[in-house]
Amino acid sequence: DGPSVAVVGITGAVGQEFLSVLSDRDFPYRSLTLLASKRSAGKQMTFEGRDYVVEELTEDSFHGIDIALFSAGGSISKKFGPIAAQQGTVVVDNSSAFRMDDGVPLVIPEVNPEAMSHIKLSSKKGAIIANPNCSTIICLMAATPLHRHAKVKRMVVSTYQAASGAGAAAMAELEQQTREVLEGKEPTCKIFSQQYAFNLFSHNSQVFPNGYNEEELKLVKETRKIWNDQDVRVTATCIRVPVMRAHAESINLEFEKSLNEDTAREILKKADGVIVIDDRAANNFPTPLEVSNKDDVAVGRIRQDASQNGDYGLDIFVCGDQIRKGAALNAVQIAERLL
Ligand code: 11C
Repeated sequence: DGPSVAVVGITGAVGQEFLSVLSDRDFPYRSLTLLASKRSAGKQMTFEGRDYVVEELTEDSFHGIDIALFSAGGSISKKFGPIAAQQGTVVVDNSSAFRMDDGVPLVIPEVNPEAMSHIKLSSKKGAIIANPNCSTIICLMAATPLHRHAKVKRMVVSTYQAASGAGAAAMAELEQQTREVLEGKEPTCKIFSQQYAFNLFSHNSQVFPNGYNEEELKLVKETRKIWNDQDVRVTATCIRVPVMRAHAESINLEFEKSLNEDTAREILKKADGVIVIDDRAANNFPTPLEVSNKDDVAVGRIRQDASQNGDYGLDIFVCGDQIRKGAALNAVQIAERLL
């Protein structure tokens, strides 16, 4: 009869995707509670043939809830995550609120499931497990199988990030601006300060005095925590591109041991949650559209980094659905490991 599950932030892009993923994977829930802000409370929803009324998220929302999937922003998680955990709920949190906290596992189930192995649903002891940032998840899905084989010393990541990473309103903004520009009108900028349609710009997170933005630093810090390797050198440049829901990333890897591209291709073909699209003759490689609404992360452009001596460097190109593996799917996979 499965656990009782609550979704916090049901009206958001990730909140809605939680439902699709729960359904697609036949997640065996006993009951489902849909929670949102006061503004959305009372909305009717039908899911898997049953009618639900969205309830207002309050401090009393978690009595009897075994697993809560949170995606309602960092401040909601900060306030309600610990309240839920104190009441015995295991919180899987998609925000950045707790990711770097000691004692909070930061988990990609294909990469570091051992980090959450001490958390048991049956114990009725609550806990918080953090879902990494979408760019980190997509990057490490591809880099980890290679890291396990040859140990990454240094990783240089350049991202091409979709609208969905900034939420449903940003996706609507991209669509509206595209229409406006095609009709010769001034594009309406609400979520982003710059024109988004037919443009790209540096990621919209805070820029720190050292020149890195927050998204770039998440890639650095989260990789170190997930790989449990404080010495791995990571640098990143994060860019928002006018794509709807899948991120792309160019990744340069420098290894401690040699790793040639053929071996790397075979390793990636066997990796869980990864597909290889690497057809040089047809110039066919991963695209955001091809991975949209799909679970697997696609890897291609697998080639030896010619700037390095020997087989110690590789360049790869990765695409992954930001809302699915970058958020909702990863969280539901974490929940599955609790069962
Ligand atoms: C983006 N990765 O694509 C961001 C959004 O830490 O969960 C997600 C922010 C986070 O803009």
